[in-house]
Amino acid sequence: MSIEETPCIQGFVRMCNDGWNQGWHERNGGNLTYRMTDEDVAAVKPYFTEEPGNWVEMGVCAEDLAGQYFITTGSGKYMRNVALATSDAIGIVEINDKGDSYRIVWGLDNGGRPTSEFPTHFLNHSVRAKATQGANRVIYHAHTPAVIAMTNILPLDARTFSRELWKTMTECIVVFPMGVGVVPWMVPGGSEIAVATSELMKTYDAAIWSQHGLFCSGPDFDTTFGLMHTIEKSAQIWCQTRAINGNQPFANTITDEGLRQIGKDFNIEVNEAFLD
Ligand code: 2HA
Ligand code: ZN
Repeated sequence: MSIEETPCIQGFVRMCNDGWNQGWHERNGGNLTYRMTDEDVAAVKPYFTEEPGNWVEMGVCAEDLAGQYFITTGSGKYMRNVALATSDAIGIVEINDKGDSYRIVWGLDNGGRPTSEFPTHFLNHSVRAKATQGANRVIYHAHTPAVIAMTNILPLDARTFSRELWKTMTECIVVFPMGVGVVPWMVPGGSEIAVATSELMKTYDAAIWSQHGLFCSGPDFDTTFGLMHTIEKSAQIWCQTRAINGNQPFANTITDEGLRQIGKDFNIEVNEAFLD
């Protein structure tokens, strides 16, 4: 048995590889973090390095995440390498009892550090854990091309994007019934984008980063990957329709009444504020 064979590392690695195969992770683009369960931690603890790394302050604080462990992709690491050089490309970090610093306890060999977006992920883990009574454990950021293309031409607000995505592909409103948040263009990796995103993630489980990509959260790898995949697929269809249709309004779309009816029949609460 090796740490690479534990379920949490296997699920994490598979998700990185799936995202690479989708074409969402050019170069070192994108990042993934997972808040581990007690069982996950017990399974990987035998593989921890003898001497943990030094405590590193994150510049953000979340007391509710004190003492938790996260699997994280590494800063500057390539998603396409995660399956091949796992302990170099990803690592496990422990959070201190103030909830403001991490230290590396496994992986990120050769002097690696957690993703440049780790403070953003960390703050959003806190928000999503609170919003879902602890259910959400995964934060995933990818450079999804069709979503980025939409941000080049549409007004950058949650209502516009949610409606366009919902009306393009029928099951979207089932997958993200609250809609998606939209963050205007910002410098990546800083506290400004961390705070702006975390404000939106109180309401949504997905936020679009203009001219940059998508930021998603969920309870497990399958659901979170599925959310990213569904949003990007709808965006792809939207872009293809726009390309064959020019600037004409789409002749056929799902009506607001149709969207409401899906909510009723599937017994899910949809974001009424985004319906006419
Ligand atoms: O390069 O995607 O947003 C990693 C990123 C930063
Ligand atoms: Zn990015």
